[in-house]
Amino acid sequence: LLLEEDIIRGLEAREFGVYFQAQFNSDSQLIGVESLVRWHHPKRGLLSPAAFIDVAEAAGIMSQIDSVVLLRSCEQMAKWTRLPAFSEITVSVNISPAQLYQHGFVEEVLNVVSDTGADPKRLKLELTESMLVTDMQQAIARMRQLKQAGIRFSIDDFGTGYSSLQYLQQLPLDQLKIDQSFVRGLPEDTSSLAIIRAVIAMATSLGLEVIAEGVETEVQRDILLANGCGLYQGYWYAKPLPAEQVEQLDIIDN
Ligand code: G
Ligand code: G
Ligand code: MN
Ligand code: NA
Repeated sequence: LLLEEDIIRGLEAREFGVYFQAQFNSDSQLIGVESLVRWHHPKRGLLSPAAFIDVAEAAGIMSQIDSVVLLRSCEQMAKWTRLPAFSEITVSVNISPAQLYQHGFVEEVLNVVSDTGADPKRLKLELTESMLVTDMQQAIARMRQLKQAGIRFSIDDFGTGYSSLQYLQQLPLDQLKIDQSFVRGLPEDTSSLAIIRAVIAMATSLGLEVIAEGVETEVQRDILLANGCGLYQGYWYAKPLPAEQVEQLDIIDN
């Protein structure tokens, strides 16, 4: 079976689901999760997006995977409303380039939110710099419509794109995510630290929240904290996990 045909089969067989990676503040309180798609393949086991995203995008079927991810994420947020430690958390969903510009994207998001009972103010959509420059005016228009419903926006992998900083002024953003390639350099790499400091300073002065991803050690967390970044995601805290396992994490005060 070609991978493309296998993806279509897997979608019909409901083999696609999401894992959640927890996000914490400087008091190690759970403040959010990021949804990450996983394919529970009957023969190949658990597959990460690296194994299928490129083919799905090229075949024009990524939007079907995106729809599953958005629905599962909003359903889970609604379920978690009844669990005290999870009732206020944000849920961040990665948006693919084709999805943002697809006809009916705004309506789909708004419908999923209302159908599932998810709180739009706790839904964060993660965009990348490169997808925003494709058609900045269209992106801004769509983001504004979603923001009116309370939905928030984060720039994923911040600092790795080729876009100008001008877009930071123009886009209705809420959060920057410091890319894990910079965090990986800590503590030794002075240029990674310099970039991280600059991003934190810029985010703070623009009134944007800043979160670091790929935090793998306590030392990295401490450096980020000392430099003014108070939100963290990474293996030091938790790997991406199924919802039931996120609920059991020791670090969470249930
Ligand atoms: O989940 P993993 O840990 O393997 O993620 C690998 C890459 O796939 C990351 O760049 C991540 O942003 C992307 N990714 C993970 N889940 C999703 C998803 O649901 N939709 C999109 N568009 N990208 C995703
Ligand atoms: O591109 P995006 O940031 O959406 O993707 C997150 C990716 O980073 C996923 O593949 C996830 O599994 C991975 N990831 C999450 N935390 C860590 C970490 O602490 N270290 C490393 N190396 N990868 C991580
Ligand atoms: Mn992401
Ligand atoms: Na990233």
